[in-house]
Amino acid sequence: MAKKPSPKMGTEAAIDKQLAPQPENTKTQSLAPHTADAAGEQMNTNTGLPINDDQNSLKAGDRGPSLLEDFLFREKMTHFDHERIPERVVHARGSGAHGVFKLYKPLTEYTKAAFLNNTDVETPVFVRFSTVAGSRGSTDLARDVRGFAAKFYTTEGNFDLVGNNMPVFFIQDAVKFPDLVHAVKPEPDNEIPQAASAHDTFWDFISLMPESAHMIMWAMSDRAIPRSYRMMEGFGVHTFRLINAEGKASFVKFHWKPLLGVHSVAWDEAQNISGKDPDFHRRDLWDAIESGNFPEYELGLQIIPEEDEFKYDFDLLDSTKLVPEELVPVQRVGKLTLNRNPDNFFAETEQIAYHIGHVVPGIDFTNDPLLQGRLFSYTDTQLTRLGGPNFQEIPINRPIVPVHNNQRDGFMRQTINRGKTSYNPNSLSGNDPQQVKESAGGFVSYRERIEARKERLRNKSFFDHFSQARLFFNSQSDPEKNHIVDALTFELGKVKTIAIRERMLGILVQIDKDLATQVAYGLGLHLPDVLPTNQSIPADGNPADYQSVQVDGALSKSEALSMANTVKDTIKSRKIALLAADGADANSVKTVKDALTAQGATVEVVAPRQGFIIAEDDSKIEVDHSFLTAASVLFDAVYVAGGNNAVATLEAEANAVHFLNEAFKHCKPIAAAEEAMQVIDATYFSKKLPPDFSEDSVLREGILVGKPDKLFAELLTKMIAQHRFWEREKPRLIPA
Ligand code: HDE
Repeated sequence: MAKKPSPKMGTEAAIDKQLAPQPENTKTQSLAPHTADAAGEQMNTNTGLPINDDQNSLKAGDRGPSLLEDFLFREKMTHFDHERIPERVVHARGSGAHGVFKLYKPLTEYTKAAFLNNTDVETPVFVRFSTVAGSRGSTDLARDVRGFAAKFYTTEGNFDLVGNNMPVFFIQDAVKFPDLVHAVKPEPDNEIPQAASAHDTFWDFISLMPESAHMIMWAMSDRAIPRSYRMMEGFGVHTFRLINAEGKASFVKFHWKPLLGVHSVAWDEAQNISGKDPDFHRRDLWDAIESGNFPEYELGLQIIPEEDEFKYDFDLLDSTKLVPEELVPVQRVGKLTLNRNPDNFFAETEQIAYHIGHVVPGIDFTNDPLLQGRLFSYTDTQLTRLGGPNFQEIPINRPIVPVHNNQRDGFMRQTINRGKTSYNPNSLSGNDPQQVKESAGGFVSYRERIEARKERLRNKSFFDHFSQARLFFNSQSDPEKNHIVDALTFELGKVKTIAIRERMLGILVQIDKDLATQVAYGLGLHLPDVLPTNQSIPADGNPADYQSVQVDGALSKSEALSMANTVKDTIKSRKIALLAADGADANSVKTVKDALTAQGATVEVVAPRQGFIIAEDDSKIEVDHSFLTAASVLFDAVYVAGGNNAVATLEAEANAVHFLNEAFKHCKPIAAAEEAMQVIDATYFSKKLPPDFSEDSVLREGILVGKPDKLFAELLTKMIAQHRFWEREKPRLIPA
């Protein structure tokens, strides 16, 4: 439904934006009757009474006390007093978007799920990205796992793929989840630190939990500080089942592959962004969608025949393990496009309730003990968070198909159910609503044969804690390995209890001796002489069983695990800072700006003051930010414009020089018109300039100075597509 036209209030631009057509799908259409737009409307109370004065409370006399009678005041204040609901116990900080999923080819062979069979259907989706540990108002750039939850509104009901941007998890059994979360959340006595794992309780727990070794490698890698929600992978983590119409099952791992590639920022940069723009990821997602740069991800499936359940040297039910893509390739089966921002953050992004148990016929669970525990937790948590059992009736949570069952009443019930019966079987209503036969689409759980003893234990097939942690570490490029060493040294360096640091070294040494040695050096500690056993675990049940085992002959490297191998062929939606001042060369500004914009990038002018700068030819160039309101950490690359007077100003402007130094430190592409060489000469890295600016050197070093013509712009585009020049870190001279 198109938005209701509003009368001309506010600026023309604001009105235009409100009226811009929004992509629609069956879900957004179903939200329309619940959507209110006050443009051009009069103010009234919740009972519909027109309000005459919303500025003054009712008083006895013009300077007298307020009156209890003032029902207008009381209604308004009571509503306000109850505006907040409990934040999510984990994943409290998040951002959402509407989109659509389109299938490439029918998957009939594997699943009967309707939305995975019909390539003509566009399935509406609502995605919520999140960090895990921080509160609702915490920074987006915390070192943390990111949630990647997608609700598919299918014709057979909602299917939720509630995943993360890392393919494994910290623990193998859901019963440990409250402990993990208590350990990572701010410490209970002083509620410090916010949105950070760099503290004693987290590492205390991790150092006693060798099963977390693999996930720790991911969490300490750059995957934990993404450049953008649009540039990270997503994973369903657990092994699920697909069931076809004949009842045949296959195991499946779900993946999301971003078309922009997988990119991160630097840790020092992340910490800076947290100060300069704590909403960095939220803003990036919002702006990209508003400007039509719709984020796109392909849905990938790793399908494993049931017969192969025991083929691997890890257990498919163990969520601390991934299935290497070398063993089972990822088939890309469809595309998700996020094309519409929510109308209201609270109503949609905050109130959406995901649940791993929301499946459709053709998708089913496995016995992964983490997955099994999640099946309980998600509905349970909504009861408190959303205030009762009717949260599925909140508009964003409703399926696009009508709901009929015998569930009734409860707080905030919305549906007005007609008729006398709310039970089944019944004869008074002809037994309606009717159960649905399996052949007609009724959900039937997979008929898995189970012969077992009831026991509280973990299978030995879950005991190899280090092979895949090592696989991950070995698969990283050198800069990525260095970042893991730095992250561990930072995090453990913030831990006050030396025994915890030492215990962690005992874990790290079992992953990779070189890694452990480097971290030990940074901490000023020695590696333990004797490898610790894992019996330090205070497992009251069966500690003797809880020994790590080593698997021989496992895969030693997997290309897919390194971000160095990601897509690097686009600059779409990257942000480039164009540094300029009065006297700038308008022609070259235009050449560079046009060339980068044509490739889908955004170029923003940063200058000593806001408003306009007067170019060399007296034309006006609009300024987007002053040095006070912008920082290099908010951009992907920087270009310094030419023009004699402009470069003299920039050379003398400490903030401009700092901007460049910082961009250099964070390994970003840096380019300058040849006249701007004197600005580059004022930086620390002028001593590190490559001997020439040939294509080879430019694409190796990420620095380009030259005449800003078409060729220059092409080279600059290639540099930006590289994203970062991490090799530059080694000879880093910059204290920025
Ligand atoms: Fe969650 N998780 N989780 N989780 N999770 C929640 O549900 C839980 C796990 C994930 O944007 C909570 O509605 C348990 C793995 C995402 O709204 C809660 C266990 C993965 C989100 C909960 C896990 C996830 C949540 C808190 C261990 C990746 C945010 C609020 C067994 C596959 C969804 C809520 C959103 C949220 C429980 C582990 C992903 C408490 C018990 C593994 C993306 O129910």
